[in-house]
Amino acid sequence: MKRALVTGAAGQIGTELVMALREGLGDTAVLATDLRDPGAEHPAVAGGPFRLLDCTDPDTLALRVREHRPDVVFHLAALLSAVGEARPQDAYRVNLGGLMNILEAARKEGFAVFTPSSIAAFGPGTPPDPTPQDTVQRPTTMYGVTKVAGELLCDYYQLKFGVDARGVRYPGLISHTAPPGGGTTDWAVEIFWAAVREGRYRCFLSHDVRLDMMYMPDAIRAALELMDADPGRLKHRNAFNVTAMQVTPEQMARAIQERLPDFGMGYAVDPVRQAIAESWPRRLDDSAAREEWGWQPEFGLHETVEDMLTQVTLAVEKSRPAHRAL
Ligand code: NAD
Ligand code: AKB
Repeated sequence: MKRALVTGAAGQIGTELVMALREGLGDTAVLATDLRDPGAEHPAVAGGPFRLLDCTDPDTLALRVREHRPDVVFHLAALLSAVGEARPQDAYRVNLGGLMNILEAARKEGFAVFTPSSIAAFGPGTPPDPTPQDTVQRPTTMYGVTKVAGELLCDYYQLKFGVDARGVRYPGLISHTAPPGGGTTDWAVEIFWAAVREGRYRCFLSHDVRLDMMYMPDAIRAALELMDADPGRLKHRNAFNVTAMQVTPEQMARAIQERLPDFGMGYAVDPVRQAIAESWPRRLDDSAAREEWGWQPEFGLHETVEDMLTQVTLAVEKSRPAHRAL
């Protein structure tokens, strides 16, 4: 990989992926794009070239690709699960229409594509623990529908047209650089900011719903390692199950209390997001990713909590107004 273009670069994953890509390839080799301008201080804008791009607009996409000449496009633009349930027609248009435009551009211009799927590609009929790599996929959310169809679309473009399309099924991602974008697993980020700022958090999922999770440095490494993998070793290419830890809100709260003993956790369950969470797997079997391209997570629950609390505390302290000298 020499030159990359990232869609949805202002989002939770894009912000950190752009930073990692620029560190490896050089600032100008990575074009960050998004539907919205996140402001001059955002790392995607401050650290190198940034252009507006709506992935549902194939003409502007073609223009950006011709301008930048990427050999890999990381396609992250999407609407997440909770937003997708509130705006299902938009989720279909952006998630599937946008992906189709990227794959068509890849077919014409010859670049490789990384597209994340999600644990949301599974539904209540899927074996939840462990969830095999190849199994029943009948999701009950529009987000999940777009993720299953997207996985199949990527496979189709690879089989029919030889597009080098690859991807993983991410679990819920925990990070501190950019806020999450409206998903069911957002609680696992919000909890850290609330713990540091207010010493308490009210979770919108019940205490005992267990989901796959991953810390962002692992998620970024998964994307980069998969795109670097020898294609001859890949039997699946798209939609690799990957995971790092399985966590309930109660377990996360306890892990935070080990460092912040006064932290208090309450619950106000949101029935929409609770139903989504209950329809998702409890633990993905990621052995195909381990065997085919050497996937190995580095952060478990305690390493994640330790680093998140350190980073969020630093960020909160930095944002506090300095005391005026008397
Ligand atoms: P996010 O919501 O934080 O960011 C998405 C970005 O896409 C936003 O900056 C938004 O402005 C942009 N966007 C929306 N519509 C667009 C359009 N029409 N054209 C261009 N940009 C548009 O999402 P994220 O968490 O960074 O997720 C990125 C990808 O990873 C998505 O495909 C998502 O489904 C997948 N994923 C994320 C998680 C997670 O926990 N964050 C887990 C599994 C899969
Ligand atoms: C969401 O909750 O929608 C995302 C995901 C797991 O895909 N974080």
